[in-house]
Amino acid sequence: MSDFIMRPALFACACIGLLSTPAVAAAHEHPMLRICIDVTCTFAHSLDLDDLEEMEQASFATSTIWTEGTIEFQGVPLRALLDHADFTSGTLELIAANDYHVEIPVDEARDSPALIAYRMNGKLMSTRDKGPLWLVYPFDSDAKFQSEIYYSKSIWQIDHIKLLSE
Ligand SMILES: Nc1nc2c(c(=O)[nH]1)N[C@H]1C(S)=C(S)[C@@H](COP(=O)(O)O)O[C@H]1N2
Ligand SMILES: [Mo]
Repeated sequence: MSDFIMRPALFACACIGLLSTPAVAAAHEHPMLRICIDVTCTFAHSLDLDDLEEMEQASFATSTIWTEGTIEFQGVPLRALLDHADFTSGTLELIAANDYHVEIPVDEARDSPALIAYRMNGKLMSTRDKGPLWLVYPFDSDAKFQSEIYYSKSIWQIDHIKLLSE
């Protein structure tokens, strides 16, 4: 094959490669979640999408008071994150991009069915969609989750998670 034919062919391949994976490529450039134990979270352990996908995965379908219809959420169980970070006691503080924050004791998190979700119906979540990370409970599975207690724990746009020691 002549150079004349080869070059456009290679160029086309490169373009298709770039166009088909923009969301994933963008996600890899930035950490999705920082985990830390220091007050200012300066010395954080950063996780990107690849790291999260290599951890234990879980999913469930549920409706939420903030969305329409039944949604399939996929992500990392809150409990698996504890194991990953080796947090055995204390309290987790989850902090959102808008500075909203919630505290969840490690003992509670260990038994929690909550998911740090990063996909909704198979798609990564934009900031507008409460992404990139949203702590969700299987609201439809038990009426107890349909309460202000669990709604207020359902923090979206999670930016970092800090361990507060006792
Ligand atoms: N990032 C973020 N998550 C959040 C909040 C928030 O302000 N920011 N509000 C919480 C509270 S207190 C409740 S009750 C629910 C419902 O919030 P809404 O009243 O805006 O629907 O979301 C929770 N998650
Ligand atoms: Mo609330």
